[in-house]
Amino acid sequence: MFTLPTLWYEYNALEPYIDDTTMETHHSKHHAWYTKKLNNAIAGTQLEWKTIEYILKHTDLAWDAQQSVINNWWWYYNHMLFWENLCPSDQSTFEETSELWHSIAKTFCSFDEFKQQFVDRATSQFWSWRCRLIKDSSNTLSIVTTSNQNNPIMNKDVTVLLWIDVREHAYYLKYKNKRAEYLQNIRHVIDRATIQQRYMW
Ligand code: MN3
Repeated sequence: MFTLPTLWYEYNALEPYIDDTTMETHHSKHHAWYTKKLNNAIAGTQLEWKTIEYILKHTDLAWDAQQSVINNWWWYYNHMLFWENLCPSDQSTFEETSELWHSIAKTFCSFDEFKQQFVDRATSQFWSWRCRLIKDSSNTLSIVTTSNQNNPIMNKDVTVLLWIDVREHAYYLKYKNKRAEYLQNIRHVIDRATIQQRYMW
C-alpha cells in the first residue's frame, strides 16, 4: 500500500514563489486523493505489494480498473516527482561545472536558452498537459510534452529529469491565469541537485 510522501520542506518554505496555501492544498488534498484512489483500487489484488513503477508499467494486470482510475495512479507517481523537483530557494544550488550543465548548454546553446525554451513550451500547453526535461538511454536531452496523466516512461527507456505541474491547481490561488509568471518564478525553487542526480543515474 502507498502513503502520501512526506515533504522534507514546510508548505511555506517555497514562499514567495509558491505560496503556503497552494502547497498545502496541492499536497494534502490533491495528492492525498490520488493516493487513496490508488490504494483502493489495488487492495486485495496481485498489485498490492508492487512498486508504483511496476504497477504503472503493468496496468494490464488491473483488469477491473477503469482508465480514470489508472489516471489517478499516474497522478500519484507524477506528484512524487514534482515534490522532489522543488526545494527552498536558498538551497537551490547548481554546479556550473556539472555534467548536466555542460549537457544543457551543448543541447540548447546556453542555459538561459534552455530556460526560455522550457517556459515557452510549458506556457503554450493546454491546461492538463505536462512539460518535462528528459534524457534518453544515450544521455541525449530533450524537452517533451505529454497529455493528461501520460508520462514518457510509459513508452521509452527515458529518465525524467525535471517536470513542472502546470495544472491550474498548482498555481491559480497565487497567480490566477498568469501561468507564464508562475513558470518564471518556480525556477527559483527548483532543486537542481536532484536533477543533476537523476541525470547521473
Ligand atoms: Mn498537481
